[in-house]
Amino acid sequence: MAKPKSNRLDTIYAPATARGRSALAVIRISGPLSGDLLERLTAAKKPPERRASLRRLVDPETGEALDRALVLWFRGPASATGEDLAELHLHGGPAVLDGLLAALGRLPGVRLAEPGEFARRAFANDKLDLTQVEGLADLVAAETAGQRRQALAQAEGSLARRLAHWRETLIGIAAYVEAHLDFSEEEEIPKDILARSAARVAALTVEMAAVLAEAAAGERLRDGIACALLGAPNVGKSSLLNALAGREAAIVTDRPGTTRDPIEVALDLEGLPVTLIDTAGLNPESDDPIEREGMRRALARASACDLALILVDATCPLCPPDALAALPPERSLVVANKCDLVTGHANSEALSISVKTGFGLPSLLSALTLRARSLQGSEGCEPPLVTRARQRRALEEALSALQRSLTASLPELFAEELRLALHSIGRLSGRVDVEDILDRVFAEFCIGK
Ligand SMILES: Nc1nc2c(ncn2[C@@H]2O[C@H](COP(=O)(O)OP(=O)(O)OP(=O)(O)O)[C@@H](O)[C@H]2O)c(=O)[nH]1
Ligand SMILES: [Mg+2]
Repeated sequence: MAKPKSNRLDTIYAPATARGRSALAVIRISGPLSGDLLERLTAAKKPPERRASLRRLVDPETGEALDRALVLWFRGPASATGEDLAELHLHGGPAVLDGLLAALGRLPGVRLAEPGEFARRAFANDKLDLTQVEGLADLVAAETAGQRRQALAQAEGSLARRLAHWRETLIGIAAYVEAHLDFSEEEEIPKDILARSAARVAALTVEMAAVLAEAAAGERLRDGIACALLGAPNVGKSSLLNALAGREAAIVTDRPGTTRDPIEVALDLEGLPVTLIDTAGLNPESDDPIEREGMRRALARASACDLALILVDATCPLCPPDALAALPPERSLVVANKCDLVTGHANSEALSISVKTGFGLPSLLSALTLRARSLQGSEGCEPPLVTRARQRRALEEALSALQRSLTASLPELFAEELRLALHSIGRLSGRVDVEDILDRVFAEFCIGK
């Protein structure tokens, strides 16, 4: 796959900060004209590289003063995009920003950047691999500390480094095998080369499988865990949702059958994102079509959730509705509400709470956090490396190819599976480069061709 190279003719600019009144606003300019533009906007020579300099900014056409701001100048390739790059740290008023954007827009050879175009140029210029670009996007979108940790690690190259290591190792193995295929008459090629290569591949599959084993957790941390609140009508599901959300998100009444449509709120449990979903009470006896449709939606929603919080009424020790009996215990948590109405523990299996008095809510939050932590894989010190379905699928493809290679009957098939694995890894990191295999054959074996 040929990687798109940036169009070096274009110089692009864009505000890098959100619009609105703020202390500062940043405009970035990238491309060959960046230095000229900076000189025209400051009516002065380019400032020293990589150092903040205070400059008066003017409209190059009219000479009108637009702001007094810090400017930064990076000469490519030592810049975030790999191109000549300038940053203007303006005062954050909308009129200042608009004035600069209008002045830039009137200059020839410059255009407003498309979304993600700075990152795309960084990728095209080998400043970042694709997983780092994805990590950066996640870092900007991160809403909890756990998401931030995971995204920052990926943006800083945690997965990219691992992929580069696997790629190097595989190219090394492939080089041996290709050499065996092409030059098996040569004396310096050891005879047991395939057996040795297979042992190295087997070790790689173990490493990849370990990374894949954490992928689901990484995806859950990135996307958040979905937790459905389920139970019979009137047990206090909506009350609990409101209490945990800290606002009146759902309607609460003493009439069974109040909630009909699922209602979602976002929780941040010690840095772990959880979406809590209130659902219609499950009443198998109901013949009200609206209530039955509500129940259908509740169960459909629950089946797609990572976790079900099953609420029961502490005054009625009878169990959760039958419809919930099939939920696997590792995906459900039973909680008895309204414990203010009973003396002692009516339902000893369940965690006891009272939304009314607040009793047990801290324990429930701790239990939920524990579950979220194990589902999102944040028990270890390092966040999972794989965080997206795209990454997981590409890695699964690579792993399958390697596993197939181990059962290949012919050296040619073995080599072909290694190439497929390399291709998947190349797709994962955004750079596929099969020429490297041949380069390494010649470089490592010094065959002299
Ligand atoms: N005594 C007591 N009452 C509670 C408690 N929690 C909720 N309630 C009351 O129980 C009634 C039902 O609460 P909801 O939160 O609407 O119950 P629900 O499970 O959402 O009900 P549906 O939406 O109909 O399925 C309301 O009158 C609440 O005030 C509690 O801990 N103790
Ligand atoms: Mg409700």
